[in-house]
Amino acid sequence: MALNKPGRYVLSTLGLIFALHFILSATHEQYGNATSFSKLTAAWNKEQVKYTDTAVPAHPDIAPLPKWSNGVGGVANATRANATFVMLARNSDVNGAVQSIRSLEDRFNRDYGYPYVFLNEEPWSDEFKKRISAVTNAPIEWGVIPHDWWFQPSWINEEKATEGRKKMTEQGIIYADSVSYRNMCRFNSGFFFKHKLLLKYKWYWRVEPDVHFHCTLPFDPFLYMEAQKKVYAFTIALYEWSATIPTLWDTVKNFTKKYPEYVAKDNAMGFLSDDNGAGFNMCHFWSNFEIADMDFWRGEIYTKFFEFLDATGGFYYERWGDAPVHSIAAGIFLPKSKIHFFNEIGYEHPPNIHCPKDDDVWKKGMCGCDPGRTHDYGPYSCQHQWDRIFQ
Ligand SMILES: Nc1nc2c(ncn2[C@@H]2O[C@H](COP(=O)(O)OP(=O)(O)OP(=O)(O)O)[C@@H](O)[C@H]2O)c(=O)[nH]1
Ligand SMILES: [Mg+2]
Repeated sequence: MALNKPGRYVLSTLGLIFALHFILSATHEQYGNATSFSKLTAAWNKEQVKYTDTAVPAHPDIAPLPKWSNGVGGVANATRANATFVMLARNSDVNGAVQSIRSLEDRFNRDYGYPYVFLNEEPWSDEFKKRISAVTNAPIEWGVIPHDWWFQPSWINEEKATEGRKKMTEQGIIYADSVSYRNMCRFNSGFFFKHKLLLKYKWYWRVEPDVHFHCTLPFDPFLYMEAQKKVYAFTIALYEWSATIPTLWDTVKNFTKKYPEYVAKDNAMGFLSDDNGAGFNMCHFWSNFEIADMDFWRGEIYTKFFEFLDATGGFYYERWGDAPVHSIAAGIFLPKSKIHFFNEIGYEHPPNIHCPKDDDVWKKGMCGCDPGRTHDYGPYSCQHQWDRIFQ
């Protein structure tokens, strides 16, 4: 095929460029390295990686830890705590659950490989298992909740429970009419730590669907809790809606009257109450995030406490949340030094967010959140009440 004049010019120019590139590559090593095809594609890939949400770098300060290898026992347990993540969810929560686990893996667990336990009152769908298994290499166990730990007990007076739900609906309270929400609160208050899949673990980190972890954790919080002899940790403290727990505090006071020996010396009552325990100021730890020692919940004091509360039917006649129940127990039955605020853990459960305000913590954690949005000292926060008990 004969080329026209401009075609011939283009061809000979291209030929000249290739010849020059070949001579320079062969005679100048640096030029060759800089322009090799693999280098150029690597540079392109790096740019790609930089802009995907998977590319949260591991924190530079942490000593290299063994990566999770294959299955239980793949990592020397001496380097890790006896701990697990636990997520209670429905099959329909799959997208939110994937989002939470992705976020947790990117910001912490991909370097640690702590296992996961998923709990549900129904059998897990193949879809849920497949989607979650795709986003972590850590071991996962799928648990079903025993019937009686979840559903409303037969001894609850249904008429009274219906009346309670109706009253709350009239008051415009969120989840007022939901029995399943009450099942969930009661299960999280008194049963999850007794599940057979959790019995082998001491520590848990509770994770919910649709949460975000905004900072890379420069340490292992489980090992921190163990080393510092902590029992319960939180990231957000806020006020409870009092209409959901009209008789909870009186019930707590009846319990402590009956068992005064269970009340810890130097406890966190000053966080829970503004008048030395006479009334509850509604401050509690937001329990959708928790890192805690399950032996506390499994111990004699909390077991008796939960049974005492449960026997009143308040989980169903009112709408007692696991957040105030856990918080009150930790606040009264533990010395305050056993409760820890994890400032470094940037955490969001919409609509609330904890984002470290201290510049050095924020930078060190490579936090993606806006510290200006942190809940800590906003109008609905109880962080002041927490701070004041250490002043
Ligand atoms: N298996 C199961 N899990 C549930 C059910 N209801 C709630 N959960 C889980 O229990 C936890 C708390 O429920 P949420 O609906 O998030 O309650 P919340 O955090 O008070 O309220 P939101 O602001 O709606 O998130 C989450 O991990 C849910 O996935 C249920 O009926 N079955
Ligand atoms: Mg939630």
